[in-house]
Amino acid sequence: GGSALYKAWLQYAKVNDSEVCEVYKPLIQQIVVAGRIEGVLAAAVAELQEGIRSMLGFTPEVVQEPTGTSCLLLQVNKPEGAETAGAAGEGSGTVSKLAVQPGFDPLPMSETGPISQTSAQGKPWRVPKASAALEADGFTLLHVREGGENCLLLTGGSARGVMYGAFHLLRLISMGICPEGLNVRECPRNRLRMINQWDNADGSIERGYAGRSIFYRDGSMVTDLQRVKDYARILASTGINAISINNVNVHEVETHFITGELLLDVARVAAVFREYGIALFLSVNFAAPIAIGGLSTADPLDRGVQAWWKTAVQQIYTAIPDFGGFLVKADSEHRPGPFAYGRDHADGANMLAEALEPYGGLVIWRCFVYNCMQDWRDRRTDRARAAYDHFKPLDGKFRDNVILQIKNGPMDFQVREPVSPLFGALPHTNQVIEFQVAQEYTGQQRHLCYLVPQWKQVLDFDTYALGPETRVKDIVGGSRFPFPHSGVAAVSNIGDEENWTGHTLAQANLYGYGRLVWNPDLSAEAIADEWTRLTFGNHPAVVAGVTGMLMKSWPIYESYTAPLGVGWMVTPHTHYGPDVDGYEYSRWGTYHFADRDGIGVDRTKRSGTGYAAQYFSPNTEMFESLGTCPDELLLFFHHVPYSHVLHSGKTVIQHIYDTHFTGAEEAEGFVQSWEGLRDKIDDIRHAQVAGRLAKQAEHAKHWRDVINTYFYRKSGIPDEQGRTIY
Ligand code: GCW
Repeated sequence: GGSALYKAWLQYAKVNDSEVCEVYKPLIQQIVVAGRIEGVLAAAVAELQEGIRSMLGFTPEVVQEPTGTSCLLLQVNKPEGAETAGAAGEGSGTVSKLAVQPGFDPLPMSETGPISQTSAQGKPWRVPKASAALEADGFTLLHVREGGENCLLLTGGSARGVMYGAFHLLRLISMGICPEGLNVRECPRNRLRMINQWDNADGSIERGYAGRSIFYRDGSMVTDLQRVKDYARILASTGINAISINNVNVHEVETHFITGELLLDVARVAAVFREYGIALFLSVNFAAPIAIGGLSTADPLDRGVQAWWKTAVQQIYTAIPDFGGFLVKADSEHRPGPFAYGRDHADGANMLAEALEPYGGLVIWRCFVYNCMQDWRDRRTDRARAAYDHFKPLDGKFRDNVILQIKNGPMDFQVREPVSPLFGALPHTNQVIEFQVAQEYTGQQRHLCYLVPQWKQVLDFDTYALGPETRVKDIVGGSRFPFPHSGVAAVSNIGDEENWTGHTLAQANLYGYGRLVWNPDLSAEAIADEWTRLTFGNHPAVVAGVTGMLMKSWPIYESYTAPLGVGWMVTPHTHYGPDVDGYEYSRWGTYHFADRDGIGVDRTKRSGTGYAAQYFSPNTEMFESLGTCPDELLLFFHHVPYSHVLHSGKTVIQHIYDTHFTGAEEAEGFVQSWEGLRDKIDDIRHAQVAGRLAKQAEHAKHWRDVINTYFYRKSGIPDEQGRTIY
């Protein structure tokens, strides 16, 4: 239940369009499920009943077989002879079970298109044959009208598939889309669709901008898991199927999550996510054998250490039989790892993988490894190179149940970065891409910044690893290299604030993440449109207004912050607000090298750090040459004078001034656009967003002034238009 803020995109607002109601009402009076309704299937049925009640004003009854000529029929499609029970999350309810009901002809399920059904009258419904077997998470949703029958047929490749189809159907109803002739077939393009929480046991959230943790308080797991359940629900509605529930920086209490009392708490949480088809993972401390095991070493090649992890894993699977596995940040930002023992990341990951392997568990090993103790005088070390330099030589050395998790860019979730050159460079290693839904460097959910367009650009990037059309989305989607495991992970942006995300419009990033990972070919705009309708209703002015704001927001945020791909320029530690030199002389390896003559980091192989050479041809050449390097990444790859002329025809310095002046103006424009929607959005949500947009507009001016004055004073070059620069 709860407020409009809390319901996020599962508002299930009453449908007022009478035409839509008239079509759906007779169709879905009954939900037919043969067999036991349990687990994920039960969640799907409950969601349908509640959503339909809320939108259309009646609660469909759930029956084993239809009593009339219309119904919504749910079924799990499994090859003949396949187990119907067993694995967690697999409900029952199959065609073959339905077929043994009196009045049903047993129709065999073929391997190719086993979607057939008989009506209550025993007359076969000739359902269009599906072209290929459904994957477990896939579904088909068909409108079948034949003879006297008028039915919706929802078939999942598993109970999870049925659940995703149920959410899909509820979306259609919310958006006022009629089911006439519906013929949908959906399969997620990524197998692992994961969320990473950076929550700590004390209730804080590293880089959290929406309150405290919904999982922990004062060192313990919360006892009332209702909010966790609601979170599972909103994640599942977008297709998420995995979650790690604690920060990758694993502190003292969290190190104990894998044993004893705390493990039982983790098991309670796992049970909640299981109901929604979401596998639970834990971030682990590589030094746990020392920290909690009483051993003197955590050396991955030490037999005692190996045995310790095997025992720990065995205990975990006793408590959580479908446990997903471990997420590991090792030898990164002072976290322990195999380096201390002269071992490499493959040694470390494989040791854990061996322990997890008998249970089907995974090790997700992060590639965010770099020297965070660099001296600014050292021009040879380039943080951007680090992930590739560390992991490329290890390609092929990891066990089959190890997945490398690679941040989308080589630095750290800046507003603009090139794509990590590791994608495509590890043909023999499972990989997932890591995004950050939390807006650490993109306005911390106080600024509006819809990130789906950024993620989409990354996923669409052509690595040329196997020649043209070797895009990141196809690599992580597992279609270009035969990875047994791959997909996408992202750092969550939620906390315990009523609207989950602090800024209500930041809900669009969480929603958009799930939808884009389900299908990277959806456009950012289509996702924004969907989210707006589900969240605020279908009024055309609202849909156009909110979608327009979302779509402009990333470019606008970029325009008044760090220019041309150089990144950083934020306040150290908090990462909020401008501080041009804040990181320039610190040890984190994040420079802009601005002086009176020019700005940017030379990462060419000709005269710079050689980072550009980590890409495949022709990307290397594109980035290497000033003539072809895209403007928006110019300062990431090149150090140029302020007078350098961009492809846009402007000089670098004039570009900086212009974008900062217009960016701040456009942020002000958001305030007006939103004001125009006042009478079409409920007061609470309207006021809340209005407050944030007003602060953003103020803060954008601050950014403008700090950046402009810095570069005016460095370069001595005035603004061509003579605007105020302090
Ligand atoms: O983005 C940076 C953050 C750290 C974070 C780290 C990481 C969890 O500033 O807070 O630590 O990256 O991704 O490990």
